[in-house]
Amino acid sequence: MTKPPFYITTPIYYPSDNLHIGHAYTTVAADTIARYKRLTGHEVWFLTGSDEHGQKIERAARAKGQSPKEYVDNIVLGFKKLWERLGISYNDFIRTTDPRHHKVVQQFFQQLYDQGDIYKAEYEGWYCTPCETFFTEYQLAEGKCPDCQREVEKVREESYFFRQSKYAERWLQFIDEHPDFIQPVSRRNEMVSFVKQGLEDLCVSRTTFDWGIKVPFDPKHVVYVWVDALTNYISALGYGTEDDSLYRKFWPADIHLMAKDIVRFHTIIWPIMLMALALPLPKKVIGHGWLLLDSGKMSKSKGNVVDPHVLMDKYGVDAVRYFLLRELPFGSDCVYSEEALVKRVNTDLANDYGNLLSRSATMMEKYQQGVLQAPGAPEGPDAELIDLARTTPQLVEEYMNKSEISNALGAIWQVVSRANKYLEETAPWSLAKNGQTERLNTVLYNVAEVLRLATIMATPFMPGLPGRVWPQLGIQDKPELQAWNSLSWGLLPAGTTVKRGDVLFPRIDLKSLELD
Ligand code: ME8
Repeated sequence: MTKPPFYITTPIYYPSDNLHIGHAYTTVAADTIARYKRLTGHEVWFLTGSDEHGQKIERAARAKGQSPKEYVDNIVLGFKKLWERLGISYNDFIRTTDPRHHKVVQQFFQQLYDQGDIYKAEYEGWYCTPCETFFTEYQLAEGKCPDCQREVEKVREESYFFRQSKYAERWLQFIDEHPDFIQPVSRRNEMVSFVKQGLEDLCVSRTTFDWGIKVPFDPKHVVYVWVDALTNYISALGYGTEDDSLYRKFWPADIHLMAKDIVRFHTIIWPIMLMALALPLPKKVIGHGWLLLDSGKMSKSKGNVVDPHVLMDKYGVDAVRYFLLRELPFGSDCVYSEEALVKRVNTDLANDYGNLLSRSATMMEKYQQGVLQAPGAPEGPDAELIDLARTTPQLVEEYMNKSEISNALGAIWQVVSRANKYLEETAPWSLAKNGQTERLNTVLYNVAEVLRLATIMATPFMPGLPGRVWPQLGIQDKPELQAWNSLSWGLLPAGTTVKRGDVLFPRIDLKSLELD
């Protein structure tokens, strides 16, 4: 049976400055889901990109004495380098300065205007430039931006407005009929109460700067940057162009992934824009928590950020990916510390996984001359280990299908820890000493098979792992034993040559470390 196509997106990030590990988290999480879906047989489209217009970028460029385009070109190169290093398997990278995107935004705007959903009036209110968001006096928190607590600016200008209010009832009905649309549930409740308080029309153009897409019928206005940005999810698929095959195949998106800060734009403004244009709505919007520092939310403009390159230099790509994916529980915030990263690397990767591989491979070389032997009949703790290894793939799939990435990793690591405990219980070194060869063969086979299964399951999370592990398990030339559909117990053939390789994850000495 062919599986349905799967479309996942990250936010398109502002190239106002370099990205930090908060952005890396979202992108690595989306990448993991995309890889998992590909491995399980779906045709996947994974989109990321950059949100390049707006007042914030224009000001950042000016502060550097550059033109906005010059400024963003350079930063976007940095985005792409970061994604390459982190192993991000995106299918397309959309820039809102791409001509393909411009056309669709202008077409959208024109259509909404033609059908009477956009009208001209005067905007008077407050604007938070870092968030690119309009606020009324009453929405401000003690005179500051209620989202980022920074200073807001008084804005008074001629603007176009989108008749959002007209769609409030339809939106509420949609949410009622699609209880899974906004996740987690706490975010859905926030959004519903926001709309129930009364949805106002949205200001959708600006005239006091010009770094943006021009309103087609009134070029002294530029399109509000959020309307411009949200449209990327379909402009990148060729919507409204001659070749719209990607749009037809992949829209509506299965998952728009982001942190909670921008859930409101994705669950209210974006669906209402689509409703107004009679287009299908995305299936799910997931707002994960924030990575926090002791000093508060990591933020480019506050400058309290952690650079993913620095962490990768120190610990390697897979360790950084593992840490991010394991540490941030679905839906909650998490305080970042490098110490926590080191502890995770030492405990889960060096002690549990790496050690399981190196001790088993060492024993196989020593006791079996590196040639894996067929197992005998199960006894003692074998059944428990095998049962766990057999049932874990389904558990991982259930978690991944709910995007509970950290729980999926937790389930894989349960098998890995169980296998370490199994080695202690069965003590193959004593079996070897006592000449219990058949039992020794069984134990070593079981551990090798656990390692094969755990590594397949860990692949979407740490794509660098298989390339280093398969040669040690002797299956580097056997793609059929590396595939997701080979997650059945006992496929590893006797006679496989095991070869101990380099240590996968060296232990880090916490004391000798200069933590940033
Ligand atoms: O909002 N913890 O771009 P942006 C977790 N251009 N995730 C974090 C984070 C943190 N501390 N900081 C950032 C924009 N993120 C718009 C998006 S989409 C049509 C337009 C991640 O560069 C998280 O995914 O400010 C968050 O939602 C996003 O970066 C904001 O990125």
